[in-house]
Amino acid sequence: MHVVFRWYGDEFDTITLEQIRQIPGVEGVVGTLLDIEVGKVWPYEKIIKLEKRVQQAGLKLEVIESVNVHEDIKLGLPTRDEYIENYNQTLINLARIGIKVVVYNFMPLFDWVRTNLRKRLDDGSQVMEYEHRFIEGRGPKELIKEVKSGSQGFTLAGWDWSRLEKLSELLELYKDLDEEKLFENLVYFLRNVIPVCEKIGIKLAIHPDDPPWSVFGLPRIVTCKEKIERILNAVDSPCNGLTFCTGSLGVNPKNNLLQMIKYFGQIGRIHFVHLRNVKITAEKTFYETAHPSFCGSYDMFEIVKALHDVNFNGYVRPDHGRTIWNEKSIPGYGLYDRALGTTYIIGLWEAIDKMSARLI
Ligand SMILES: [Mn+2]
Repeated sequence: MHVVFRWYGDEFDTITLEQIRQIPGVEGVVGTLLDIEVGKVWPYEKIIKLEKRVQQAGLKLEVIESVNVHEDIKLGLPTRDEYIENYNQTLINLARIGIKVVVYNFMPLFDWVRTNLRKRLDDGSQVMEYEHRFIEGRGPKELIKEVKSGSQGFTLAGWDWSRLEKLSELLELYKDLDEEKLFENLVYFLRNVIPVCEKIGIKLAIHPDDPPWSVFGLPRIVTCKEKIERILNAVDSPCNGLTFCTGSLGVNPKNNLLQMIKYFGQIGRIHFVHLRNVKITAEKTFYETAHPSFCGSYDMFEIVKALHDVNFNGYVRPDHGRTIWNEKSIPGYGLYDRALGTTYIIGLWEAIDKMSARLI
């Protein structure tokens, strides 16, 4: 297990590489270029600059999250080929500096969705929350307003405001796109991208839909074991893999996280893991919590043990954390709670590793 930490860059993040370097066990950062418009090529000069900055801080840059997929590819429009070509060029540029894993998602229009970015818990910490009744009752425009105000001016990865300005137009385009068609468009994308990945040594790791169900009637296809398996089989290559995000998949209690880790881990298709705990309070309703098992609905010990059982040797990062100790940060991406989470994960791993060695 290699522990990494998401970092949005000097320009956008509130935390520094020097702070990340002091968290025990963190080997590197998960980098991104937040200011590149979706669909454009990530310039090599910018990538190498980022890599140098990370290296100077004594950290590694081997994972990128996310190279977002242009809406035209998801919609299967004739213009998709041009965007796929750009995508491949970005991958080639990333491979040149030694990037090993690239995360993407295939969620139409909306990326990750939360209905409250700053829910206050009894202990004074702030967390992100999702209530499906908000989605059902208030509509996409209200959601965008809520997320924008909750962001407090920070750039949120995956939330492209310029794209959402064309909301009605895009919703209209998605009207005739059902799950099957979206799946076909994903397969088309993978058929054109995976051969390049194989050549340059990059593993693509699709991030599950967050949350793993339809919002505003839009199709979502990366939601459960069967559907993920279908995606991985459609283009059967070790480069076509998964980001196993506990927070995304686990909020549907029908998803058995342990079985999924066992299955996808054994076939070597988990390239990256996001570890996060959530508290499920009602059907399709949850909020994010601190990492330890007793704070949420997941048994984090069992999750880390399942990864250990399949000899997982890939990248892991603490996912969203709470905002604590009066930190001013991007929702979910403060320093303190993610650092606490990292230490907890490393502690679980050490205990499991040493205990299992004794049992042999
Ligand atoms: Mn995640």
